[in-house]
Amino acid sequence: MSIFRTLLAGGIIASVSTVSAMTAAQADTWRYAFEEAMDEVQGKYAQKFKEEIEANSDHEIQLFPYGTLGESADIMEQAQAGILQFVDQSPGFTGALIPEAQVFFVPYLLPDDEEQLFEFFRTSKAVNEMFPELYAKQGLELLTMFPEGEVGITTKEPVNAPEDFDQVKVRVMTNPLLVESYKAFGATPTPLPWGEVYGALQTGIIQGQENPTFYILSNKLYEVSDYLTYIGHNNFTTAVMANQDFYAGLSDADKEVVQNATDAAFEYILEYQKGQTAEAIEGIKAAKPDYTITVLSDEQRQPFRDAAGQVEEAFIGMTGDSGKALLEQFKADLEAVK
Ligand code: 6CS
Repeated sequence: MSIFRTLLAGGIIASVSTVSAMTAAQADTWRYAFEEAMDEVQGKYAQKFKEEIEANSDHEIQLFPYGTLGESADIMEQAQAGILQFVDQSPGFTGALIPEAQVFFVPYLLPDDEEQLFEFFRTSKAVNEMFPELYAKQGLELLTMFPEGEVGITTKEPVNAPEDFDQVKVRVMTNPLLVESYKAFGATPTPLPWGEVYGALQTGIIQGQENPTFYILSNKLYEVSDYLTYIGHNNFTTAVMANQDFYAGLSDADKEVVQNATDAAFEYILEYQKGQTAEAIEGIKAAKPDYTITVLSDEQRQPFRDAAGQVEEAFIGMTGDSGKALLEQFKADLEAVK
């Protein structure tokens, strides 16, 4: 009798194949979509997350960069439906689903200082304890939030004061508070999904938009604008989450792998971004030497700063007691890192 038949007769092969089937069933492929390209901030974060998961478990992560599965709103729907296990969606878009996420668009709330900003995201009770509860109500396990860089505004004409925004259509992400911000700044806000922005600038449907500098460079937005202005009003925030049913169904060991990968990728992405804005400014200057880049002085910023109060009131109007409590905690957390 051959060894094969001996093993078969003894039921060994059957049990070996059962074991390998069990092992295979535990080694899953998890799908993770994000709103940016592979070599942009969200893509770098996702690649680090994938590397950590794959180094510390048998699971595999399949990455879907911007455009492969649709717009930001599409990937969020897919994550809520469980088609995706992980998704990166910025509060700029989530604000429509979770109104409190719009707190990130109250102007001049986040600190300019990078270390303070990073420490805020590491330690904030509002970010790390209150937001997870709000996301959970939408079937999402919030894993982390992190900043992507100071927001600059690209336009076709110079902007030194709110009057310069008169009749200027500025594209914003699709959330009502950003609309309120740009109204308060004197502009005509125009919410659009990302895929329509370059074309709308090219055809003149809109004349401006806001984004962090690395994104202005990588998406060549300098080709469809002549001025980049920093009024110091915000830093771009994003968020990574898991489908809640998927996450709840993980073993404790897998949950730990996910949490450790989240933490490792978080620290990695903060380190990755050091010096990124300055490098991107150099990149833009090299690509378009006659582009005008302006950092408004404190005095020039004051009228924009003065508009922040009415945006904060609009935030409370949109979110009620829940938003008020969140904003208070947010401010307390900011105070604690000063
Ligand atoms: O402006 C936007 O829509 C995009 N901006 C950034 C920096 N990331 C993703 C988002 O879709």
